[in-house]
Amino acid sequence: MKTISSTRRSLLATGVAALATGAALSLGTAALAQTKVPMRISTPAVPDDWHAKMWTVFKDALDASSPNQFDTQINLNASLFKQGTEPAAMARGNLELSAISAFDMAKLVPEFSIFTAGYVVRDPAHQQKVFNGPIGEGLFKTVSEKMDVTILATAYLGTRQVNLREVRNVRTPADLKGVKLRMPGTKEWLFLGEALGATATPLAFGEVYLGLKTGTIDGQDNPLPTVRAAKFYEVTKQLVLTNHLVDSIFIAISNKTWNALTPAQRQNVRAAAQAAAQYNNENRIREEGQIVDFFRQQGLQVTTPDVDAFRKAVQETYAKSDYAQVWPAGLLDRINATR
Ligand code: KDO
Repeated sequence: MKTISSTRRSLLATGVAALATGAALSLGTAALAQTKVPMRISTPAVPDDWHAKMWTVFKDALDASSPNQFDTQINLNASLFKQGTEPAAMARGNLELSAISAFDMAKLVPEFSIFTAGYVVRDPAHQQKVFNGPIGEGLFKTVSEKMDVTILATAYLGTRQVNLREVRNVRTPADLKGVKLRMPGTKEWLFLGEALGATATPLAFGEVYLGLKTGTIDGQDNPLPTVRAAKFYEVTKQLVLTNHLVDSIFIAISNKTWNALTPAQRQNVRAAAQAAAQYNNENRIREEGQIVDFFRQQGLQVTTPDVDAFRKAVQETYAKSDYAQVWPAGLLDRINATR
């Protein structure tokens, strides 16, 4: 019988050794992956929107400042958690990060509803001053206590505008009477839609395109960069520049995760979130400044209503509402006085 040649034997030996090294390597990688802190992110944002792209900035910044320490996983299009369920998932420790709205916070921190009211925040600079100063500090402390999440940065979602399926002459809130205006599905959002004079209709963000296309809704409200990124301009004919809400989206982390980090890791996570917010804010503000032409080219009518009439009606509706009853005395004045 032919014996194994010495060349074959040494080839075999090399193969076994290579296999062993491979196994050791993959074990090593697995062990490393296990020791990395998982950073699952869930957002309804569509890939082309700035507050989706900002998460890549977050991941890159964190990988650079804390190599091999975090396993950042970005889930867009509400593919991991449904819109609005992220805060509860973070509180339970099933999700590490998300970007949550003032409307999400108002559910558990009623005074936060002041930022769900139209025409309170004046512009993106005012927004940053308010949330990066003592007002934000105080409110975020309550958010942490009541919601078990820590706010890391305030991102500018954009200024919300009304976007209609059919062209309509809209000067004042009375002209939106009977218009089925889609809003996200919580009572705080619906109240804003009603304050604008419309018939507020709840629908998740991911269903808006189809709703506009089929006519189950007559319109929706969102900042213009989102109207572009989610392609709502393909299924609508008009933008009414009401400027009714200078909207924020707050980068938040579960306290379960946050409390387990070292001080250095916390610093790096916060810095990464702030870099992400800054990237979003700069790009969104720039885009908002030049985007109207794009919609005109797409054949949409872009109209300017009587914004003072909208402001007056919306502010009066909120002032008379139960929401205003829980706003801490003097808070609105302090917000207005922030320059
Ligand atoms: C929306 O559903 O209209 C909204 O703009 C609400 C925001 O709070 C936020 O959830 C946003 O959608 C998503 O991130 C999608 O852009």
